[in-house]
Amino acid sequence: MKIRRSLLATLAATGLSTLLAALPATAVAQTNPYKAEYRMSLVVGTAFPWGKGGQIWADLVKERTQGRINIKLYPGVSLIQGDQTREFSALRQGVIDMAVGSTINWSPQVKQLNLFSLPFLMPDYASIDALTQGEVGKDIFATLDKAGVVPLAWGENGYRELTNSKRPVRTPEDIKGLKIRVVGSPLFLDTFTALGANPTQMSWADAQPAFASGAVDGQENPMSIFTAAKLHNVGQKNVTMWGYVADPLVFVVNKDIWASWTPADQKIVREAALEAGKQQIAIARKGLNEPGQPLLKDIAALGVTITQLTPAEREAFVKATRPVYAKWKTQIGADLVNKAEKAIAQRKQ
Ligand code: X2X
Repeated sequence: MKIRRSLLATLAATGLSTLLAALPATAVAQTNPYKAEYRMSLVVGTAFPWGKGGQIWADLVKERTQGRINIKLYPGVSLIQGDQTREFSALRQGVIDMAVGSTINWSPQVKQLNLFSLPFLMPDYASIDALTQGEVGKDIFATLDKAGVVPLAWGENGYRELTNSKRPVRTPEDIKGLKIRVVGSPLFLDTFTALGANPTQMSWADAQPAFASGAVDGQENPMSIFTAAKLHNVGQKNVTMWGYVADPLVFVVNKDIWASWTPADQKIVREAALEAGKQQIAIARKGLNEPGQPLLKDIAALGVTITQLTPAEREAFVKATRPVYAKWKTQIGADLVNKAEKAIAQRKQ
């Protein structure tokens, strides 16, 4: 009894970490809980800026941990059979170890993420940065942390432009009656209903055959998704550059997985996510945030009609969606939305 008590006392005084540090590296490796492979969920693969961001993150982590953390990409949200709106729950439950996910796809579980889907909140890239890189971004990461994941860095899918197979859209009148595929949050149903369209909610996996068959007329997605998915080949010949919402991406890790890594490895994973996020945002904006928007010239060369709105034309869409903005401002939380509005008003141009 006495001996056992003193052994316990010694153990407590030494601490487990000191004990581990005293063991040879091979012994530590045998007791460590690391998995042979970590599963990263993504909606789209490495042909897209989004997937490239995931690949950059995985490569940096593998290199800097000497292969201790080995990440495999699962594009097409294949770990959850393509149902992107279940990605957040699956992350929380450990079906997915880590992800680079869109705020839209997680917004059914985390209502604050609908902020970025408020129509015409963010007029330019500086506005997105003012939110994600500022106080609002910190608040949202705190919310995600509370919701049960470890958020590490921001990325970007991009400004979601309107496309359809029927006609150029220049006024809200032109959208009337078009069957538009939307994703994720009911906020999108509200926005397109307010515009007089006929919105239908569908996963990205189901959407592409629906464009090809003509079951739906149109959709909204960033131009980098448009080109990589070759949407001009499935009838999407009309693009309207209205910049009504942009979806950021978030680099996250499941909580238990995170806790199973050493502090040194956590640091490596976090820094790699920040670097990958920065690079990914630059890739996502390429051809769109420089003078002349060269990406649009490439798309026009595919036989696509690109409609640019005048400020007055854009304002008509803003006006038509104002009631949706007001309704969802309350649902998201007026304090958070007010903070976002203020950050945008004060942004560096
Ligand atoms: O489904 C979409 O539209 C996509 C690929 O942009 C998202 O996952 C939000």
